[in-house]
Formats: sequence, C-alpha cells, structure tokens
Amino acid sequence: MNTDKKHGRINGLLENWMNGKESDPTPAIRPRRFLHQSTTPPMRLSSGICVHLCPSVAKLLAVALLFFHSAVCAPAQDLLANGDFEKADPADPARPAGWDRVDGLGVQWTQSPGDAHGRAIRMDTRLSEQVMQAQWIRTGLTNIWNIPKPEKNAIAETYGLSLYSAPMPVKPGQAYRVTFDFKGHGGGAKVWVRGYGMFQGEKRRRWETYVDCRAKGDGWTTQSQVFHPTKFRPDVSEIKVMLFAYYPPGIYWFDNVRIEPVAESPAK
Ligand SMILES: [Ca+2]
Repeated sequence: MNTDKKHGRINGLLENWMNGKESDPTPAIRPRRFLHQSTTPPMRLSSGICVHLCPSVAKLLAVALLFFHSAVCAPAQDLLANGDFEKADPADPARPAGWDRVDGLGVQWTQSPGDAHGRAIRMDTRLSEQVMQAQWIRTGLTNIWNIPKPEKNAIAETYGLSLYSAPMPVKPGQAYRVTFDFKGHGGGAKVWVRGYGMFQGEKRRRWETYVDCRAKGDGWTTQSQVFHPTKFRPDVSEIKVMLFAYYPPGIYWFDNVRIEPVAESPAK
C-alpha cells in the first residue's frame, strides 16, 4: 500500500470510529472477550493490542490522532502555481501558467536536457543587449524589459535575464521556504523573492531576499532557503519569485520552484 493510500485508510478508519460506523479494523487480533461487551470501538495501539475505552475518551483520542496525523503527514502547501513549468497558460499556450511571458530566445520555456525534469526555464546570457532588445520589440515585451541604448556586449555583463512569477499573498508573521532546482554555472544566477505592499498610497516593492545558485558539475542542484517577508516589513502583503541569470555568459536552467509556509522564522 502506498503512503497516500495508507494515510487515507488511517483517516477513514478514524472518522468511521468517531461516527461508530466501523468497530475494529483488525477483528482477527481483537481479544475475544471484547466482542460483546460494548458498542464503543476499541482503540488499536501501535503494538497491535486492542484496548477498550469509554466513548468520550475514545472520541477525544480519535480527534487527537486525526489532528496529529494531519499535522505530521499532510504535505506542505505550495503557494507557487506551476513551479515545475509543466502547464501552459490556458489563454496563452506559449506561456507557462503562473509566470510572466517569455521572449522565447533569451528566456525560453522548453524541454530540459534529460527526461527527469520535463519542461523548464532556460536562459541564455551569451546573447547581446542588441539581440535581446530586438527580441523584446518583436514579442511586444518592451513594457517589461527595455534597454534604451543597447550595446553589442553580452547581456550577461550588464542586465542579465529574468523571469517573474505571478504574485502570491503572504500572511503576517509567517515564514516561508523557497526551493528550486538549478543547472548552470555556479554563482552565475540567483533566485530572488521580492515582497510588495502598500506604501504612501501605492503598491511598491518593499522587501527582497535571494539565493545564490550553486552548481555540482553539469547536473541539476536542489537548493532551499527559509525567509520571513514580513519580519522587517510588516506592510508586505504579496511576494513574487524572480529567476535571474547573468555572468558568466552561458546557459542557465531553472525548474521545480516551490514556496511553502514553514514553522521556523529565522531573520532573513
Ligand atoms: Ca519541469
């Protein structure tokens, strides 16, 4: 039985016990003397031994177990939609759902090397400022990216390339963890988390942190970092992830980006 089915079975049994619909999941090992003594379902201990409890205590224990199981076993909530870049935006199939449009040249949403990662984000910072500016004009992205006097040098040397996620609401006092997979030149890219909130009557960027991307040879590397967007800026109400690649000029890959709430609250 896989883990999800096992957990589902445990939850189902606890709920049935509370509702009195199922007496004992393991009647074969239940002591015979209990069979006709009570209508209260016996509680099974971890050793497999069944004990009989009064109805109120049994119900309380069942509730406690249910909460404990949910807290320990439930997967953490991922705030970031489509962090694995496998889904297209329903209204724009050329765009990954939950992320800004890509220009398709410097920043590509495409099949990654090898089968394990599926589609991912590829950035090529070898391209020149002039080539990138022409691509942004061609694809109508100059409202987001625009270099007034583009030069012939690689964009790695100046602006780098970026891609933003859609905004995600954050709760005051809550810490979060960003996790991602990276492939490329170590130290040549960062994953930013930027916080926004109302300040002097308008929404502004009020806080940010980043993770320096590390590399292990040519393969993928998984990294994570805990952050606390409202600790020093209580007015931050939403965050965005920004993938960023720059120097040295080269190819950089990002995949499996996650943002999850965590219990810890370190000061960064
Ligand atoms: Ca992927």
